[in-house]
Amino acid sequence: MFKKVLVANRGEIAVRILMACEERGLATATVFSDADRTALHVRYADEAYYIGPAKPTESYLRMDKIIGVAKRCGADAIHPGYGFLAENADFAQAVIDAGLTFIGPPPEAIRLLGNKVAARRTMKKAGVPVVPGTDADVSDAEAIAEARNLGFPVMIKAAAGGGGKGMRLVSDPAELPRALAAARREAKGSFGDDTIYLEKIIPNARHIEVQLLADNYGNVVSLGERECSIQRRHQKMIEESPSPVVTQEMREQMGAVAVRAAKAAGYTNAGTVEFLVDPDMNFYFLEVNTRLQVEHPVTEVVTGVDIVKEQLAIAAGRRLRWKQEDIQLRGWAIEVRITSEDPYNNFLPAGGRITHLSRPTGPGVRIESGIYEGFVVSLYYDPLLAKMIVWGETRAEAILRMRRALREFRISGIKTTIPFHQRIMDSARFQAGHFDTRFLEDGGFSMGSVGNPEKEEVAALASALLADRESKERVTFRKMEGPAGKMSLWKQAALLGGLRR
Ligand code: MV4
Repeated sequence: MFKKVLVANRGEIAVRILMACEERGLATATVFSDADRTALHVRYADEAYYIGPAKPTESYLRMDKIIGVAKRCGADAIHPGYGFLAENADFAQAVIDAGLTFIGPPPEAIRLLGNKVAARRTMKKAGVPVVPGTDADVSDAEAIAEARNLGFPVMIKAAAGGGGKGMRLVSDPAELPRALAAARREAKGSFGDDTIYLEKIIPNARHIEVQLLADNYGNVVSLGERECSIQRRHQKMIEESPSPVVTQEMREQMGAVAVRAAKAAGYTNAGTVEFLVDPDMNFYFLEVNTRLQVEHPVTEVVTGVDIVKEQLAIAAGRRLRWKQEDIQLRGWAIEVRITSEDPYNNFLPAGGRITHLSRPTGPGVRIESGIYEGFVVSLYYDPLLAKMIVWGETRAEAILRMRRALREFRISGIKTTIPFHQRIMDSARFQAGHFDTRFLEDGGFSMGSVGNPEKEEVAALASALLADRESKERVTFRKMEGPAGKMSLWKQAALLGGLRR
């Protein structure tokens, strides 16, 4: 094992990784910018080193400064967290060249999977189902010919993009030449690479991803799927595991495909294979995230595997301790991302001092946060304040528990997305598990559309019918109150009785 780990990140994820190091008996160090002098990760680590101004390009993105700190403080490994340098193959290589261990996949795998065209080609060759589209660096003329084959609408994506960045939908063939030019210009500007590719549109898709662990000896296990379809402008808002639509049979198929994908890419450590799932439950490879993800806790909660501790073990050269048949999903986990954005004002970022903070407690509630009372939230960084993950025996219990925990969570001084999450937990479509990636975009959900008690009751009954579960469970009637409004007895009965899964 290592002796000292440098955590090259900030906020909740830095704290999460520091906790795993501490539990493994490792000394810890971290880095901070001007905006983070008093941040929680700085207080939490054994040692913390200043690396520059608040602007990420002058601190958290400076490879030279971070590797310099690691060498000076005697760290023998670096964990990059997510964002910043986590998926930068040059950084991973520089860490290795400095004689340190990079806690993540090999630089070659990061590079291969970072190029979405090369990744598609690799996956297709390995027999992984990919979205129909182009597999090589195409000229505009080839793209126009290929689009005609695929049929409109098509999606133009940037080879160096990912996560929805540089994506463009084209419905009208006449628009394609201009759209290609614009997409290339944008890709060149954002990524310094104007390579694009085309994909057929998968309409009404869900976003479902598979968490993997892979050791350095060719062993790969799947930790099941996460349902991540509740997104806003390509930012995930809510994640859960398992997915309400994935059967055990489909889980095994997706898991086996994801394992094949990892092996084809020479992947090790923790990683995620993203799929689009169409309404007929066909699934298609989208991309691989070569990092620890924000939403990893929902998987930890239902599998009992501490993914971050396993990352440390794998990087230190240990073998995986599980065979695929040892991995079982137990119960249901839901995560909400609480950010410093105003859901009543188009999610306007909201910085400022946290004047009061009280957190929920009790059974089945886990909070990952980088904040404390008195902390000043800066507008320089990702607005994520805290993640709250609840566990329930069933999906219905998890939803009711999340509702309870959201009511208990009080953050004063800045606007947060807590009211938004309360509305989602109360929405019939969410409760029924009937949603896809358009849930937040297509006008079916807004902060104003919930709250009519009569409609709510109708919605509750509808959700019970939609969920269509035969239930022998006794229903408990209890009155609930809180800032989200009262939940009617009907509705709670519908949830407990109808939403068994
Ligand atoms: C797609 C798609 C439909 N068809 N590709 C957006 C994020 C990036 N990972 C891929 N994305 C999509 N790719 C094809 N061929 C629809 C989306 C998409 C989406 C995917 C996941 C979650 C939310 C989304 C919202 C809009 C579009």
